[in-house]
Amino acid sequence: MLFHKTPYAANFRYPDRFKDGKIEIGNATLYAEVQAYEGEIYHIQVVSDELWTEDRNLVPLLPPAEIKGDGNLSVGDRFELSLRDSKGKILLETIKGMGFGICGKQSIFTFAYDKKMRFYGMGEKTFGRMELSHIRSRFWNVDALGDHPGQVWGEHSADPYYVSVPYLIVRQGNTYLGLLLHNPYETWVDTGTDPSFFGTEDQNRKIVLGAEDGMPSLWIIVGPSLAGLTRKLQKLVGVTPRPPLWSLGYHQCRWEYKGEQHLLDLDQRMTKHQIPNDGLWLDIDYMEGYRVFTYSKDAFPKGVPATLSKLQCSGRKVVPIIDPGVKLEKGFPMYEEGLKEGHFCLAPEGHPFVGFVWPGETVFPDFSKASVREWWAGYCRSFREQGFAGAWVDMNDPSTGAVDPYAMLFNDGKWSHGAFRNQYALGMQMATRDGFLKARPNERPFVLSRSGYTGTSRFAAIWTGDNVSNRFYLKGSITCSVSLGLSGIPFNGPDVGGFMNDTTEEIMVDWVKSGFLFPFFRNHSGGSHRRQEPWTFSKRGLGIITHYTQLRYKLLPYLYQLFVAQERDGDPILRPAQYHFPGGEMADDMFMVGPSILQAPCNDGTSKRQVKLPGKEWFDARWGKWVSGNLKVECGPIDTPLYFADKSIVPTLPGVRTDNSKDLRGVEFHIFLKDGGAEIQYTFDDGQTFDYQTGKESVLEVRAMLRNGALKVDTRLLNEGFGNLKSAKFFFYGDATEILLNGGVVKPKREKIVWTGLPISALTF
Ligand code: MIG
Repeated sequence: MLFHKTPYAANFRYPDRFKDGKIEIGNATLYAEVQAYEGEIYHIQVVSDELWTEDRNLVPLLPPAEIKGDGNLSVGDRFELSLRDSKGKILLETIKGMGFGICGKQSIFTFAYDKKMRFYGMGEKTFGRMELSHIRSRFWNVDALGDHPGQVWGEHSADPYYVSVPYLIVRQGNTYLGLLLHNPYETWVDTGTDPSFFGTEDQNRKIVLGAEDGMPSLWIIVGPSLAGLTRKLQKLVGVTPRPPLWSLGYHQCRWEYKGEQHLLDLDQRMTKHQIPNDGLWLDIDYMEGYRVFTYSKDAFPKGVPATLSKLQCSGRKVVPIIDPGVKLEKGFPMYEEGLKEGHFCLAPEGHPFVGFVWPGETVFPDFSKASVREWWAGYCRSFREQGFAGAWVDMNDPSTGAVDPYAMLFNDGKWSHGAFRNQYALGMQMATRDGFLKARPNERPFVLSRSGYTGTSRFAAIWTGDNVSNRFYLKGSITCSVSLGLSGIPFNGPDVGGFMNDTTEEIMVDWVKSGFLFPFFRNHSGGSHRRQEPWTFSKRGLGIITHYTQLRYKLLPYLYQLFVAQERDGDPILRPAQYHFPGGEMADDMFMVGPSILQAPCNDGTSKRQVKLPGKEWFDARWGKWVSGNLKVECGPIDTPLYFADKSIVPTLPGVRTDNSKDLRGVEFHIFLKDGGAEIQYTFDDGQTFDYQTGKESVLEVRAMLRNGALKVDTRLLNEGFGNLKSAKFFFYGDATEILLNGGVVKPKREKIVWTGLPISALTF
């Protein structure tokens, strides 16, 4: 397969006729199922006994109720699709006579392109921009570092990437549509590229969504707003269940950490430097000869539980890496067992497919089979029982080293490689999560995965794989993570500081400033490169990294609200400004964290930048001033441009956070209000179990109203399943001559607080 080329429309054959659900293409007869769902969601599936015998999706989607058809999607007599809004205006239509085509087992949907259209989404990509016009992109999970030539590493985008979500957002004006191919085989998307290479074929530009094989399955979702669209998509593919609170903390990793010595050393230094930290991670060297689900005596002299008990005091969790490849070795119990029970992927000749990974020759659990997922879950269960808090599932692209993967078949050799490759990580995530749940049914599991597919959101968070310690990847981490969030994978983040090559203090500090509020926040690096733990930088560097890490912990209650909203409503954590402020082009260098925070980090190494603030008033967290419009801002060494939206109330933990303690019942409410009203419903629970699902959560509503210099703040418990707050303190950023809290007059004090710059002053009560 050539990654940079895609099949061409002229080689496909198109319907001669479409009638009563039957599509006739030459001698072939296919059957179409066109279904409408509540909320302007449509599904088009094409069935054929000869070409695609079954839907091979491991995880079904979760559409809302079926409806009879709202008349907005119509199908022409050659199977052309056209979608209208309720006023009858065409939103999107396939090209006349060419709406749907086949070429052997390949299938394509082709829509008319208009140069006023804008495109976004596509899951995990490294194009470095939000807007994705004129791109030809493939969806085929790869080990990016291993599968792309070394030359692209550095300053070039590599395509395809680890995660496949063939989902395209099409924007016209402020109307957003989503097109999702729910086909696990290799797929591709073309957003109006010129196929000629010479710029002479403008009239041939098309929007194409194609698949190499597999039952054609296209979902069309009408937003019409970006927020409406994203919520509908997220509900369709499955929301991310409320994660354990500790997983939202700061994680420290390095390809080198292998056992007790590293863990205790890290633990002690985090405490010493007052860096709040929850996760300490173990990379592959903790294993006995890279055999999965083993650990070496050398790494854990008295066993894992003994080491983990030493970390109980600081509450740090340990997350080991788990690779799918099982060492091919006579006598290795997991290998022997898997061989006997037929758990491994087969080659065409009927014996287990052999790849080459860390342990040498390796065989691969066939996660397409429920019995194999069950078997794998058993191993995960015992890992959890020993005390490991989460699982880091790597190499599940699956990576086979220098071995071409196509001979790796699935489902007892009955499925081609392409049928399941993009779902391999998904199967591994499901099994791993399941094993953790088996060990501790009432504890929220945490799984971090490298590869993934539509539906991964239900089982695992994603880190964006091997990046490089440079500004190309630092800048690209914004567009990559925001796009993933818009594509239904909200819980994600990059290796902060960069994985490959030596980082520098400037890169590290800028990455922390840019990424400290990303959904997942982990410092990780390759073992042969410069160390990048916070204390390996200058005193000033350490101070800045510590400050922003502490600030993340202060903001944990706010971040937690975003995850609560994700599970309830499907909102992503990171989002472009257009999510709340329609209009304008999406910026590549600025993003919002939830509805109240906007960040515009200085990632290109210059000391000045332009910040185009959407909407009206913003509170500049650096200098404590209300600002608006198009600003030229300076970027100082310690500060970063961060703004709070007018009319927002941001819940935080109290004071400066010097450790990882985080009781959601003790909070500060920061009120950013120029005039008028603001409100929040603050949800809190134990941050750890599923008890919130049976009512053990509380919701405190806080309403603030500022009129003619008088501020009124009222609180009300809407739900008290988890009791009341233990403490609450209010901060008001503005001027008020009088403040009433729950009807009583309060005497505020002035206090200084440091967000991302100099200390600024607020009224507290
Ligand atoms: O071939 O386990 O992306 O995070 O440190 C490299 C070693 C295998 C790739 C992962 C990276 C991890 C590394 N792994």
